[in-house]
Order: sequence, then C-alpha cells, then structure tokens
Amino acid sequence: MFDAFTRVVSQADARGEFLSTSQLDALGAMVAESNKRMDSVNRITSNSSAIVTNAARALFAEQPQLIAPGGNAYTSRRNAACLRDMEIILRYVTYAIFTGDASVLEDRCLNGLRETYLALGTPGASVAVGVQKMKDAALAIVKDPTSITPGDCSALASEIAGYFDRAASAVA
Ligand code: PEB
Repeated sequence: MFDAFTRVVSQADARGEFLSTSQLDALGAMVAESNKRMDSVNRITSNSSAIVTNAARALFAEQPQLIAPGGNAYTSRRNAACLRDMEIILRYVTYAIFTGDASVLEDRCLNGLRETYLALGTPGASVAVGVQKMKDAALAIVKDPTSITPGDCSALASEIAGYFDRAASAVA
C-alpha cells in the first residue's frame, strides 16, 4: 500500500536516484491543494450511507430482476451483502482519494474481486453500474459549491472519477 509520497520514493530508490525537481513540484502542488482533498474525503465519508443506498435503489429500479425472486440481491441476506459490497468499494475509494494513490484500492479491494463474483454467480456488470451511480453522487457532492470557498477542483474531480472508473472496470 503506497501513498503519493512513498510511491515516488520507492520509484526513485529503485533507480538509485534523488527525487527530481518535477517529482518535488508535483508533490508540492499536491500539498498546496490538500484542503480540497480533505474536504472531498470528508464530504463523501459523511454522506456515505446516502450515496450507497441511493445508488443501490437506483440500480434495483433499473434492474428489477436483481431483487425479484431468484435474483442476485433477492432475500434480505443477499440484499444486505450487496449494500455491504458497495459500501466496501466506496470506503476504499475514499482511502485512495485520501492517499492520492490507487494501490490501497487495488491491493485490498479490487484484487481478485472479479473472480470472487464469478465464483458467487454475482453479476459484476451490475456491480459496475452501482459503482458508476456512486461515482455520480460522490462527484455531485464534491463539486457542490455550497458553503465552501470557490476554487478549481477539476483535477481532483477527475482523479476521483478515475478511482470509481477503476473499481467499475475491475468487476464489469
Ligand atoms: C466481496 N461479496 C460477497 C462475498 C464476498 C464479496 C467475498 C461472499 C461472502 C459473503 O457473502 O460475505 N468482500 C466483498 C468485497 C470485499 C470483501 C467487495 C473487499 C475487500 O472482502 N448482488 C447483486 C448486486 C451486487 C451484489 C449486483 C451491487 O445483485 C452483491 C451489489 N455480493 C453480492 C451478493 C452477495 C455478495 C457476496 C448478493 C451474496 C452472494 C450469495 O451469497 O449468493
């Protein structure tokens, strides 16, 4: 598990090199912008249950066969497992945003997840749709201009979108 800083150190050390000016500049820019990152993590974290439940509800409205008898989210046990999976994925996405690095998401959540769903008979493509819905909700919350100092969050927003896209494509 890397963060943006240890990744750069690890890569430089593998080549036996000092940190380059461009690496220091990139990390310096990340520090300068870190309030945006913290605010985004805080906003997604404090709205996590709404993000998960709304995304699941929208997924089940679009794909009602999932909650019909015989469906993959039918019975409260499977329904709960589905909500739990979406919450786990969202939690790891917030860790990736916080650390500025996808490796915690990759190593501890997505690694082997496709195979797990194949073995369970859970439709990964449907999980991916749920993840995309969480992405839309999370980005709307991150970009909400209410009670924050206005600033340019486009780079951070596309970084955040990238973590969700990575999660969706890992299971689709
Ligand atoms: C991954 N999900 C399930 C299981 C595991 C995971 C390991 C099997 C064990 C269990 O049921 O608890 N666990 C989960 C995860 C990590 C982890 C992401 C990462 C660290 O440790 N069913 C649907 C939807 C979808 C869904 C499409 C969007 O119809 C999910 C939610 N996951 C789902 C369901 C089960 C499951 C298990 C329904 C139960 C499957 C079953 O028992 O039939």
